[in-house]
Amino acid sequence: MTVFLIIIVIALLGITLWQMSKILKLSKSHSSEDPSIATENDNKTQGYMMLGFLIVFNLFMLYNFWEYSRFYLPEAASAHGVQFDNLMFLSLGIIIFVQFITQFLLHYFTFIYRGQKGRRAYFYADNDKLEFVWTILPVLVLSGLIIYGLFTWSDIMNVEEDEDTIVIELYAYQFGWKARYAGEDNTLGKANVRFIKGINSVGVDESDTYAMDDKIVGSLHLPVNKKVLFKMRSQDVLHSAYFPFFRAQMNVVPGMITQFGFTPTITSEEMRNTDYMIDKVKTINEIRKENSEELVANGDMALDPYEFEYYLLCNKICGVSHYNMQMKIVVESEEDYKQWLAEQESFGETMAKQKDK
Ligand SMILES: [Cu+2]
Repeated sequence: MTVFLIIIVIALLGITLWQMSKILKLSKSHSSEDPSIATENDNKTQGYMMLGFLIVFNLFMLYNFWEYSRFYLPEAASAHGVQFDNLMFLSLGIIIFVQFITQFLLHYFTFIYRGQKGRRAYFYADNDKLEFVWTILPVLVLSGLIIYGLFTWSDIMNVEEDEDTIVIELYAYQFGWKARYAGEDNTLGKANVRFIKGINSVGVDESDTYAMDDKIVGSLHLPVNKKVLFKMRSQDVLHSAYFPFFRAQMNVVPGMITQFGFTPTITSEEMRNTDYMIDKVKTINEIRKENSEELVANGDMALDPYEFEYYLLCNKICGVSHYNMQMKIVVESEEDYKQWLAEQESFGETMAKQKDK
């Protein structure tokens, strides 16, 4: 509230000063010159301001790249992620190149050809050759980008399901995720939110024979270098499955199944040992240590040291605990993955246990 009041006071002060300067200007204007026509001095000021803006704007841009490039994600941990990054960096490169040239021409020409006494504008009606060049060139570059983008898009989005593809259901609810593995038959049993009852928390159809060997788990394990296809369902509202390290995101919509697939290429352990991650974790732990000292001084518990894990996040603001809607992802060797999966209880076993009680 105080901040709001201060902002209002500053704004009112600004308006007052502006009005006063207007009155001062009006009181002076009975000189011979018409104030609505720019003078030699006005033109000079405007010209130099244009040049100044060009320099400051570009320096600011360079500073931002320099200062914030540490927030870039590391190399993509999925096969298609490399294509995704290439497309993004190519587009970004072209945008920066074109904006540098056009902004330079716009501001530098405004400066160099500012109004000067005795200088007259050169009358130049049109030039077919020039117009042809500046029409065709953007058309060619943009078509190239769009076609390249379309190929990348269809390459990434069309995940063909074959025998080797691991099919996993991602189930989103307020506020968490569940994963359902298809079991030995590699076929997910039918499911619908109407079947949710007691321990059957994701609504698997008990009468479907394919469903009995399905495995419902609270963390996602993926074997490295194997194609995985996610079929996504939502229990309640719109969620979004977001895997930043794998360059993937897909909306999870109530009442329908959306899907997306990728091949993880870097295990959790390998990612933990990259220079990027070692550095990042070190910085985070230094901050945690500092914060812990303050917490301990106040009689609270110290923070645990951070260790890197992949996470599946929700990227749609879906309610009050949206920020905490996440599921750990472990990318590991195929043996470790198979061992972990074998240890998980199947849906049939879970239901049988409940009936025994
Ligand atoms: Cu959500």
